[in-house]
Parts: sequence; structure tokens; C-alpha cells
Amino acid sequence: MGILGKLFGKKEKESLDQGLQKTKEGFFSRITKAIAGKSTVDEEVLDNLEEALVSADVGIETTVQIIERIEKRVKQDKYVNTAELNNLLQQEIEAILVDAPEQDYKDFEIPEGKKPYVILVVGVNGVGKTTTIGKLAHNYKKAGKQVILGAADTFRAAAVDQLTIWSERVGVSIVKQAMGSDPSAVAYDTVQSAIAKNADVAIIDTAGRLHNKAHLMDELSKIRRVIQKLIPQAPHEVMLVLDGSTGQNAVEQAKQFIATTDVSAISITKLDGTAKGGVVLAIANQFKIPVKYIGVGEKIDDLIIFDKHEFVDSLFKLG
Ligand SMILES: Nc1nc2c(ncn2[C@@H]2O[C@H](COP(=O)(O)OP(=O)(O)OP(=O)(O)O)[C@@H](O)[C@H]2O)c(=O)[nH]1
Ligand SMILES: [Mg+2]
Repeated sequence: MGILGKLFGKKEKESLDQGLQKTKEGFFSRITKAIAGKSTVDEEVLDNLEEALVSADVGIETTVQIIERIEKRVKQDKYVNTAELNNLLQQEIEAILVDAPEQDYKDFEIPEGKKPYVILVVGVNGVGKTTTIGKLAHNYKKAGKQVILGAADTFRAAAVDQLTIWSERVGVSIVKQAMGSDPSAVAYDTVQSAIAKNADVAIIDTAGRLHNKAHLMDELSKIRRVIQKLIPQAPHEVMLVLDGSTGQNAVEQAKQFIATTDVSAISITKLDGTAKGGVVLAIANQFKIPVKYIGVGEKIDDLIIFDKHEFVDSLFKLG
């Protein structure tokens, strides 16, 4: 309770509510429509609800699970009126979302014996990797941690510049090399520097890539192997960043990335300004990999720790 109580303060809840505004509006109008004019939860309501969830980007797999659970509850409780449906939905949705086994990250603490904690950030082009790294670095720094960023996206000069700007904004150091140099060499340098400086966290940025480009996926494996020469257990975290505003596309990307690389955590960005936030439910249910953070804006403070209870609560709260 202590941890959550502290992190999920009023400010976090407000930015979550605000970030989910468009999704909430869409989600709600659909659910309200699904039960309009009905008093009990019958077959027709369930059908409508199923359709509402699918069109709210919850995805078929996850929707089917939710509907099955609601059906079961309705059978058990015999008579469920539509007024109770929101509550029931909220409970059943929360129950199928994955929680991270370890909760340290909610406090931006480093797990025992994992210093420097090495995070490798991966994903498709333009999903928000570099921005998420900047926000993460800010949060770790706020928690009193020493952070080093590694600019292993050497594909474009602008990529290194962008991460450099974030490092200055946050006030953390950065390891970089010339554009076009070997990304694994930059990753190695970053981890080596983190060890030398006794830093707490090293966050490595990578170039955007598609899962079906074999040579680019091999490059990720190489980064991993090279880092392991310094710390055998590293990277401690491989963070897949997904753009929530792409809806089911983000689910597809997750599927492909998870199949080809050892993803251990997920961040979902750009939930502000999209009505497709229901996709978070699909991702947090389907992959058994914890969604750790969500992005609700471009600014340094626009990263929120994903907490399934708070997320579902915000989703169902209108106004
Ligand atoms: N509205 C909004 N914009 C975001 C969010 N996260 C990132 N962005 C924006 O998305 C755009 C792409 O972000 P980057 O961080 O450069 O994405 P990237 O994955 O590093 O891109 P590449 O390095 O080109 O693959 C930028 O304009 C960011 O400001 C978010 O949570 N909300
Ligand atoms: Mg980038």
C-alpha cells in the first residue's frame, strides 16, 4: 500500500484520467449503447457488449475472455441488472490483466544485486522509444538514481541529437559515438561507463526496426551478447515500446517482437489524443508480459506507471 499510495497520488490519477479522456468517451458511449433500453443482462446485452469491446480496440481474444467471465457471473448470480454491469465489467477486466511479479519499478528502485540495472529499449520506428527513455531517466533521477543513457541508435545523426537533448533536459550523462558506428559497441561502452561510474541505471536506445528485418533483429541479439561480456545477466530488462494510437497494430507488433526477441516489459505510448486506449487491455492480458508504463504526452512528466486497478478505474470513471 505504501508504495502505491505514494506513487498513485492525486497528480498521477489526474493525468491518467486526462490522458484517457478520448478512450473513456468512446468506451463509455459504446457500453451505454450496448445496454440501452435493457434492464437485465441477457444474451442480447452480452452480444452488444462484445461488439462494444471489440470496437473499443480491446481485441477479440481479450473480449471473448471478458464476455465468458461475465456470462459465468450472470449465471452464478442469477439475476444481474444492467446497472450492476459496469461494476462487474470493471472487476472482471481487472482480474485478467497481468501484474509484474516484482513491484520495485513502481518506486523506481533497483532490484537487489542488479546494479547497474541495464534496460534495452526496442520497438518499431517512431513509437516513442527515445521519448520514453527521457521520461524514464527523469523518473529514476527523481528517485535519486544515477542514470546513464546509451545512444545505440546510430542510424541517423538526428537520433543521437535527440537523445542528447533529453540527457541535457534531465541532467544525466550520455554515451555516444559517431553516426553509423556499431550499435553494440555503443551499448558496450554505455554499460562499461555505468560500471566505472557506479551508476544505478543504464538505458540503451536503439533504432526503430521491423520484426521481419532479420539483420536488424540479429543486431539486437548482438547488442545483448556484447553487453553480457560485462554483465552476464544483462540486459536486466528488454522494454518493448508500442504506440497505443495504432490500436490493433500495436498488438500485432507485440506479437511479432515477442516471438523474435526476449521482451520482458512493455510501455504503451500516445494514449493521449486517441480513442484506442482499450488496446492496453488486450496487451496487458494477452502476452503475459507486464505493461510497466504508459505515455500520455510528449513532456517529461507524461509517463505514468501502469497500475491495473487504477487504469481500469480511470477507464470507467466518466467526467
Ligand atoms: N502525444 C504523445 N506523443 C508522444 C508520446 N511519446 C512519444 N511521442 C511523440 O512521438 C514522436 C516519436 O517519438 P520518438 O521518441 O522519437 O520515437 P522513437 O521510437 O524513438 O522513433 P525512432 O527512433 O525514429 O524509431 C515524437 O514526436 C514524440 O514526441 C506520448 O506518450 N504522447
Ligand atoms: Mg528514437
